[in-house]
Amino acid sequence: MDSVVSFFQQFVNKFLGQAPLLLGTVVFIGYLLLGKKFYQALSGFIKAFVGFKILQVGTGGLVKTFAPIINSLTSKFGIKAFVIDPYFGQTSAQEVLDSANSLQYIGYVMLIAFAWNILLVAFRKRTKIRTLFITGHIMYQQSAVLLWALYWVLRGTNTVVTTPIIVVSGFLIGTYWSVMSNLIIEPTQEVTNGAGFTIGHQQMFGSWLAYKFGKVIGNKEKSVDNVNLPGWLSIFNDNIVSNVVLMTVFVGTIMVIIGPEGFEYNKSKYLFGTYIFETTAYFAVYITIILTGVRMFVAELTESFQGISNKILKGSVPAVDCAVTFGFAPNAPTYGFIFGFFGQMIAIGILIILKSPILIIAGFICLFFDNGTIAVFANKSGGRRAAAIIPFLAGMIQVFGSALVLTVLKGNENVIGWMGMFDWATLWAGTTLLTKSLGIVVPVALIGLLLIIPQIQYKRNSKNYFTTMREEK
Ligand code: ASC
Repeated sequence: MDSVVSFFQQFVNKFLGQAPLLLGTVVFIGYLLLGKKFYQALSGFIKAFVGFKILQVGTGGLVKTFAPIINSLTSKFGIKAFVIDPYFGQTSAQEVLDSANSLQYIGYVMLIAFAWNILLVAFRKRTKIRTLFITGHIMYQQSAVLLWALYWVLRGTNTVVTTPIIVVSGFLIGTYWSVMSNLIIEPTQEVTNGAGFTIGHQQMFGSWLAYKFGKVIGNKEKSVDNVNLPGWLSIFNDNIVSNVVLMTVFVGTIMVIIGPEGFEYNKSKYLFGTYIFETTAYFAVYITIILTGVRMFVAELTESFQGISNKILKGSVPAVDCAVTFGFAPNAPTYGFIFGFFGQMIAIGILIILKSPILIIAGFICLFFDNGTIAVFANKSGGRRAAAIIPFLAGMIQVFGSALVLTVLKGNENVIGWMGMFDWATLWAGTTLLTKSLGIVVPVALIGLLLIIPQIQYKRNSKNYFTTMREEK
């Protein structure tokens, strides 16, 4: 029995949880199903794997360069609090579950969820679910955090995780992956000019809202990438230039406020001013790296997934990392980051003024990847105006929603933060709070309620619903 359990653990940690490997394997299988030769499938696997690794170099570089600046800003003002960042959420989850000897159950939750997702797609004629969630690291992270939250509010200190909690967490998170990535297919198709994938991340509900709300408040013709400024301002038409200038002004100001003593840099090589420029220019460097990686694996995935969506799961679409959309609107993530930052700072200021028992520290991943993605979707339907206003509001919601849910989760000393990403500050914060007051019926009922959403989508668009998105364009 032990060896079976250990096999599953290894499978989850070393395969399913490793995004590049999972993605490469999907590409490999897809090509074989398309009737390609083994060596062609292998070359697809390698390109997808390397492409995803390049993407991770870019996202990792952004985090490594910019997270310490946000951290120095908060420590400069002596704020001690919970950090809203996915890895702080994941660490809290792992520590709390480990202290209850229940760490291994995260893998079970993830396996149940993935199997449920596959089953929902297999029965898509009934379920109307078309999306296979393959963002491995997010799947692990979300399984961990949901299991922790439900366990904590249902059981609490000095107890173990029970089977019903594991099973309900698995089915609920799998339903969320399926339903929300399915909900955002059509907007993602618009954003990507029909690239044939959808988002499998932490702000799928948020991006859908941003897309809907963007239509109301903005004008899609006035896109962030369609500035066409006259005269010398035309240098901003190039996204590398505009990203560097905006970040130098914005992050540079933050660095000046922190002061040179807040940074460890080689003073024999840099003046503080040139160090600031070097740092902020890295923003464009890493974005360019991300785009290179994305182009590489999206090309492979788009072609090879046809094998899966033509042969075994007809009309299905892969759900992948949010950073994939950035290449289709290279200025939008910067808008999201800057306006989301203002929203979060104002909300944190309000918590301080109100002497809230929970204080929040901003995290870079949430600021950039969450609000960046939200801005991409807002921009698509509502242009610049939407790409500014919506991330600003999202920033406030991320702080307030996270502070609220932490009021019921903070009781364990291992808790250092919460996900913070939009869906976690809204849907999941709400689910956790309601479960605390009403019990396990809440997550159980939610599984059924969420599954109604694709039925409504289907009713509204039954004609094109199952044609692969690629063919539809
Ligand atoms: C997350 C998370 C990451 C990043 C990355 C963005 O939520 O855990 O590592 O966002 O997926 O591309």
